[in-house]
Amino acid sequence: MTKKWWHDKVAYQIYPKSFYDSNGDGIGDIPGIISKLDYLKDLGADILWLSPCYASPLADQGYDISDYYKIDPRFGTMEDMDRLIAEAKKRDMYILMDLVVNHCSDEHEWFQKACQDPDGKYGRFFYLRDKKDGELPTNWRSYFGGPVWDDLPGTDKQYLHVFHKKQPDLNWENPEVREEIYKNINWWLDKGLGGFRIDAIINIKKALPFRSYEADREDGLCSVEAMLKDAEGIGEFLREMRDRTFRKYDAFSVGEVFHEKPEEIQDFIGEDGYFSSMFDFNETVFGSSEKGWYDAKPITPDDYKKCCFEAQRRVGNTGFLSNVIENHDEPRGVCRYIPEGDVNDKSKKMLAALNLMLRGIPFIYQGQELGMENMPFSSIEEIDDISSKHEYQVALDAGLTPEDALNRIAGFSRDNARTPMQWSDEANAGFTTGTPWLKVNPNYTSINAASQMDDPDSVRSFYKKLIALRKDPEYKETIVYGDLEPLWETRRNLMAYCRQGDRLLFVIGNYRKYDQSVTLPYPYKKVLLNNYPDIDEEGKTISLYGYQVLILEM
Ligand code: TEU
Ligand code: CA
Repeated sequence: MTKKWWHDKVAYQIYPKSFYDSNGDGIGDIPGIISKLDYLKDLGADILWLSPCYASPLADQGYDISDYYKIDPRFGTMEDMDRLIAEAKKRDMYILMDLVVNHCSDEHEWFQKACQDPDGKYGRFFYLRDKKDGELPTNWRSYFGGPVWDDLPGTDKQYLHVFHKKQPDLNWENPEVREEIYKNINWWLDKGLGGFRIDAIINIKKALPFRSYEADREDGLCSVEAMLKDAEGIGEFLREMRDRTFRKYDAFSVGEVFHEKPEEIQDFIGEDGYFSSMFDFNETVFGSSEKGWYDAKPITPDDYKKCCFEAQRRVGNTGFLSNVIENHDEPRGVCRYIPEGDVNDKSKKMLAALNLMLRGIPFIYQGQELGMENMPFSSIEEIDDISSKHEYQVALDAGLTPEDALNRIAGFSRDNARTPMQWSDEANAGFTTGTPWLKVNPNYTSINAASQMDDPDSVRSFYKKLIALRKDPEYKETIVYGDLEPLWETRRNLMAYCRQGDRLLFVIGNYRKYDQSVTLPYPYKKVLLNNYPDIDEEGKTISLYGYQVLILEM
């Protein structure tokens, strides 16, 4: 495999709106990010992915872009952005922007022009259909609820949006649309970006001609995914995009890909793949229900292990997955993957080690390194996220009481991860001197960066050690390129694997609160990391403490 500059990097996702507010308006901004670059460098992050900060009405928090060439004034200016890229470069760090090109905003000039002249050039930038009385062009349900079709204002047509109605889908079948997109990507890459995280990309290819599918809920609609399963030929778009943009710059690209088929992995992230990497969402999608969040099944430690290993096996050495515990669309991983009642610093560190030692590129989401937890929402009014609001309604429609509906969906709300970053125990967690746009998690007095920075036992210090281990010249080759083999795979509540490169490492996590022992095939050489001060061992048998994790050199 050809070595690439991103293989040995550690990435960190910034959700700009909630990261750090430099001017007291309650909204995080780019100058705020710049002021925290040293914090990120100290942690060991190399690649910084910024969720969208382009001009946007923020109907979906920036994933609805009204101008791809502008920074939204709430986040700063283009000069700030240029300064961020330059300041990152000074520190050997790379900036990734979020590429949101399945759709734009209904406030984008293209869409405005399509409304004015639906039969003209810009009408062809979108998927438009003639409006018929009492009948929609198809019965697809948008990801955020309701039909994917809405009236094109001022016309007798309807337009397609697989997400929110303020996110009209761009017509990738139209070469002029693709040209505009490539032009914009290259414009950004010319500024010196490291690359892009590519949003919702599997949605760009629709099954043509459009048709309805069997309804999967009482609303008579079907999930967009039913249509996507039927769509063929996305590879042609992705290959063209890669050749016209990323490849020319040796840029890093990571695709938000869901439900890829095993035979597609080579095409997506193999040596000559469309992307440098794609996220592993195997754990994320586990337990999801066609009915909605309220019906989702919780994930157990054994399920979690199975999901991770399954993804690792599927990809093998074909390419590099990007491994995540959480992101801006998910609850906090510690609250999801650690059984309720067991969430503490020990278990958080165990989860971190198990995840960061997998083969692939680790992506840490802001606050994950502090062990930030879900928000205790007490009312739907406290939730801003459009997706959560929709899922709450779905739960109500299914007959749940408002209290039950909130309880069932709260643990999945995207706002769990979107509460402001907890910098200190000062007012508003030190995120802003003003009023934060979204309420701060009340646990900021105990979970915050300031208190963890100098504490050698903090979750953050553990993350820092893990990242340093990945970069240690002695072990780097093995951790980055080594094979992964599960160990004691059928043992319950134990997640263990070895990484074999020029060294052999064992990663062993006791995924429960009670002790359990393992017997090594032969004595280990060295303890590289331990989330406890000691090891209870007798000969080759180790009695692991609750949620103990060990990284051993064999
Ligand atoms: O998410 C794509 C995606 O598939 C989402 O529907 C995801 O399943 C959902 O957010 C869970 O609630 C991307 C972005 O990451 C997300 O923030 C955007 O809202 C979405 O695209 C539209 O751009
Ligand atoms: Ca601000």
